[in-house]
Amino acid sequence: MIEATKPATSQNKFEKFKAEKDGLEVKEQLEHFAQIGWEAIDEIDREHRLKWLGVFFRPVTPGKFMMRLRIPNGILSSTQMQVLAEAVQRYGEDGNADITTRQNLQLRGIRIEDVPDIFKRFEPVGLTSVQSGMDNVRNITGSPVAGIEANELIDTRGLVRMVQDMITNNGKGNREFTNLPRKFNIAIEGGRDNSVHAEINDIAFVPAYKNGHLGFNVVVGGFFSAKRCEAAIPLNAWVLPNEEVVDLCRAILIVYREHGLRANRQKARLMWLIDEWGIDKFRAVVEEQLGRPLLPAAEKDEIDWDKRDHIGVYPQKQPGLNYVGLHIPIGRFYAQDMFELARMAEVYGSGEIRLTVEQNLIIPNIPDSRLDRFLAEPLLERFSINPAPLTRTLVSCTGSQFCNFALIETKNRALATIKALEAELELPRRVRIHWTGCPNSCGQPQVADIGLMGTKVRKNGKAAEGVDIYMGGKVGKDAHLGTCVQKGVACEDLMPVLRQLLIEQFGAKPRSEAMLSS
Ligand code: SRM
Ligand code: SF4
Repeated sequence: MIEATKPATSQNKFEKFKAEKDGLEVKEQLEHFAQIGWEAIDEIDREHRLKWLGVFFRPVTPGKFMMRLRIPNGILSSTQMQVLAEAVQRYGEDGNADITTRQNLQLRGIRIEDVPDIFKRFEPVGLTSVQSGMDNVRNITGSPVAGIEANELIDTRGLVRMVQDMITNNGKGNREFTNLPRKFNIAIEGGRDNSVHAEINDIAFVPAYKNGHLGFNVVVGGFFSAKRCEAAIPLNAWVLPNEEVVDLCRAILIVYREHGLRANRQKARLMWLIDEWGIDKFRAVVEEQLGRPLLPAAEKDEIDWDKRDHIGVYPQKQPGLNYVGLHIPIGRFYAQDMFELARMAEVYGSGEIRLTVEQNLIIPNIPDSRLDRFLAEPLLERFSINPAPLTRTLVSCTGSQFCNFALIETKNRALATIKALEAELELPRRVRIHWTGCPNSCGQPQVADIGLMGTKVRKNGKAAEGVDIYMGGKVGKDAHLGTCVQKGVACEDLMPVLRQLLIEQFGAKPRSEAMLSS
């Protein structure tokens, strides 16, 4: 029997209110909240517990909530997209949707009085936003081309679904996993290019052969926070691509729930427990919870490709069918776009739509015979299949437009900066630039070629918006995290700094020079 000490009970504000009333309990109060209006809702229910239902109070836009969905493996149907479009359509300019860095969707402009109705519309089409915020497991990511790409090793779709269903009780909500010490991320990779950023998840499964059988090696403890960022480390475990994945997630979640550190929220993510115990003890306690020994990891995993972004037209493994990846600038679209995308998926494809962690979108199952007509659709002028190289790889978190943690505005600034750089420079290769509005790192600056993290600086004696610059993030095979190379650049002064970096380190040429030499 392994000695697994229980953490001392703590009285931090979050642990206290979770112990007083589980977040999921507000489900029963929704009708009441809708009647009394946002201002009359108890503050802790409004600002915290509602996040257990995926409903986020936005102090920046009081009364206009954000709703974070769960889109397992980033796959949704055109019918679901239409329901989501209807949900935001009623809010006019205030209503929109963002594709997130977890292959997911967030809706904006949501009024509390509409939430019961929106949830009623979600149920028949199989949508849920349950347990998508606070101390819960976030959207579970999987290979965006699962089941359609010829070179895939494992189709992750069913596995992701099974893990989500276990954690959320088929989307109804599951009190077993609503009081974790902190947020928790799970990813399942089935391809060769690590399209899910396995290394930055609390649990990730990566394909690996053992004795001729295909399964997964497991890594644990990856996370970003304002205080610390760590890549996941090997659990030294190999599982088959079936219920074993679900059972292991369940066992790790229970161990984390029971033993994870709760006193200090800055030190509550899974890696802090692994640090305290050491990986061997952690593995042994997980085995004990699982009720059987884990097989040791396979010697090597199968991640041996560079990461792809899936933008453009690609033949599927199903003969005569194609998937088309559309670039969605900074991941944002509006009701009209959503209706249009749903229609296009139905008319040209099978009605399926997929999302990527780069905040873009894929429409699969388009027959060769319909491809040309699909590519002539006017929406592709905005959601391009061949965007300019910096635009193509741009990722940005929400930033100060809606997020109260933000130190800077991100999405609009990111787009404007990239457009200006592209006007000036010719780029021989893609350069992945990620913006994130504060050290929480939702925009994953540490995985980027150039990561920009919001900060406050002093400029001409006044406080101003600025960034810390990260470089060296490597994705795909041999993924590793980038580090901070320059601190405190005022956003006002950023253009020349980025221009110089692109010229010196990524072979960019000023357009005038490029023209002379051609
Ligand atoms: Fe995040 C908190 C947005 C991916 C690390 N994140 C927040 C909140 C909920 C803060 C808040 O209440 O305002 C942001 C909501 C703003 C809004 O209105 O949109 C927010 N995070 C996002 C999204 C939408 C960024 C995006 O534009 O894509 C992503 C939603 C993912 C999803 O669908 O669930 C998002 N957040 C991430 C990631 C990236 C990832 O998972 O690969 C990270 C780093 C990875 C990780 O968690 O280990 C991330 N978010 C955080 C943290 C720092 C966590 C920590 O351990 O300290 C916070 C703050 C917190 O939890 O206290 C945070
Ligand atoms: Fe908000 Fe900061 Fe996350 Fe951006 S990184 S969404 S500013 S919490």
